[in-house]
Amino acid sequence: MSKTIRLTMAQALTRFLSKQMTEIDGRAVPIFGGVWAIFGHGNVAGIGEALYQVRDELPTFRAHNEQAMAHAAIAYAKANFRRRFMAATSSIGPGALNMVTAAALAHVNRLPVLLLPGDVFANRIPDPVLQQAEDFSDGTATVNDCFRPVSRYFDRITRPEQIIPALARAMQVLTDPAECGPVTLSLCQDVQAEAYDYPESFFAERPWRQRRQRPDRDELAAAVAALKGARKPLVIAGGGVLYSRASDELAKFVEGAGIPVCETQGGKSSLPDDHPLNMAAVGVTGTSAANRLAEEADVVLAIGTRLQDFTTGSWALFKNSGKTIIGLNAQPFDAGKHRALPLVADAAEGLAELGAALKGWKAPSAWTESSAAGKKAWQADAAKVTASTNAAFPSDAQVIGAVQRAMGSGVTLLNASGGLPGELHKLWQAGAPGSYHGEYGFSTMGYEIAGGLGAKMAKPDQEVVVMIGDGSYLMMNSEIATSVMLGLKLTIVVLDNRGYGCINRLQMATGGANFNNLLKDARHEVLPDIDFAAHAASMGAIAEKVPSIAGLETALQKAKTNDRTTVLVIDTDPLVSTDAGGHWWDVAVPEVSTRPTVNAARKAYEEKRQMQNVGE
Ligand SMILES: Cc1ncc(C[n+]2csc(CCOP(=O)(O)OP(=O)(O)O)c2C)c(N)n1
Ligand SMILES: [Mg+2]
Repeated sequence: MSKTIRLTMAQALTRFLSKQMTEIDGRAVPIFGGVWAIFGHGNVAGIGEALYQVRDELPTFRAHNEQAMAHAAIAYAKANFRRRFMAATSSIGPGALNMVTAAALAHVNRLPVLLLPGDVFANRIPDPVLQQAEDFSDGTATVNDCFRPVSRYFDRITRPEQIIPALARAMQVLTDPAECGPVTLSLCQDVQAEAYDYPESFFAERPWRQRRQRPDRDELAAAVAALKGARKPLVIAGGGVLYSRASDELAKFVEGAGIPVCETQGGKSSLPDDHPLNMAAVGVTGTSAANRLAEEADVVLAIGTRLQDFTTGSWALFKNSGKTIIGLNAQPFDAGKHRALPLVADAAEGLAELGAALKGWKAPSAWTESSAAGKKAWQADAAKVTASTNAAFPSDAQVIGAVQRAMGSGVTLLNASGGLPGELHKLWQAGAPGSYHGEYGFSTMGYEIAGGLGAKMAKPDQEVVVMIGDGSYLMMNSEIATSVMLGLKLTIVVLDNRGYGCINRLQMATGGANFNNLLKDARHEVLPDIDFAAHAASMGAIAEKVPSIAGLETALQKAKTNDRTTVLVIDTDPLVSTDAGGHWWDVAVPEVSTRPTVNAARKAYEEKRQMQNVGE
């Protein structure tokens, strides 16, 4: 019989988490960077007390909103290229459900996070407890069942010893490049406090390494044959390139074969913006340089991408009917999309083996050279829209230009929703891998500020710049106070166009009336005039409303020397976005309407849909 130690389930859980290790740059570090917690009944007595006991090895951080704290945890994992991650624990009921959206965000973006919501009593004696939703027909259902479809692994812990296999499985999922995503362990309140004689071996220090899977021989041979036959090959770099840390391998491969590269939102910064073969953004928010190549490409090597609609132009962008897609991906689900030749492997390993097999082969030089001309033309267009201006209401692109000029490419730029992701995808000139941090898998309004906080925790020596619209700011801003409290400085640029500008533009593009998006078009007695700078200052930030693009650049220079989170607010034009580049996006327009503008938009929509590849 091995030695045992008597602990509560919560104590066993926190002790276990504090012993899981990984290696970063040759140094052993805890794989969990800490635990975000908002306590209530359902976790304060059990998990709360257990976290206090390990506070030196596994720090606890307090936040203001459970969704936001989970965003911070997820951004921490993303900024760490999935090598380290965090946990987040909530009370039962509303506290738990506040984390469901964040779980979905992590699920869609394939990012590891350990969610530990409190749950009702397993013994059911005090039922119904405060915040318990009673199901009339199912005694086992609780609100935490909402986590099931948005968790890669879900478990409800109803006996203290169940935590042993549950944590083993949790670690497997969190560290597996193919399965990786949110793990939810729903912790019944009474069970958190119940004791068990746990084997001491369960708490031994355990190092974790990410698996780097090498390609299957037959899949590799098929991919090599397809590439050797290519006249117009193109690489799509997705987030998997970054998570594999495959940027050097990618550069070596495409330089050797003369293959141009385009980047998804998740894959932006796979190569630096100024790499000659980097055509930058592809798809709906793509550059003209990348999209022209995508239209013509005959072999598309899609690396580490989910091929979502923004990348494929709603599956209408890749127009070459004889094309072959090669899906180089750690996850078979993604590798085989759109009838791709699957090449299931880690991106770096896959690229190394493809490169070795293709040695000496080069794409036709006319194709490679035409990409350089396309890039030059795009850069001229981009320079025009990002140039400085005296306009009272500059465009998002002009604000992006100002941020880029003032902050350079060395910062980590974070964004998630509104008009900004599209503009930034096209126009931001990213530097090192991971310096562009976009959340465009779920595009969650409210990710930005909390996400910035998580990224800053992962990269404390880096300037983290958050760009956010007024709508997203109003949805979730409270972690500004947390960033001030923790001394984690963010530079936040708020673009105030007085409403949901990008949805208003989408509404107009689909023939709709200007309705319920901009504040002026929404039912009101008083037109809001929100003082964002005063609001941010009330949470302890250094805050300023700037009068112009020049004023923004000056304020950003000053912000670099500030020791605290700085919020800069600028009024912008809600109606302008960058016309250059881009591609059609499938947004369904009503088939029946009494409004001529909708009927016209429907007609155009039906024509555009003819471009879609059906059955591929
Ligand atoms: C949580 C959430 N709710 C709704 C949406 C749909 N949506 C996408 S962008 C947007 C408006 C964002 O407004 P703002 O942050 O001011 O940016 P702008 O569009 O003005 O650039 C909305 C409502 C979303 N992405 N996320
Ligand atoms: Mg707005």
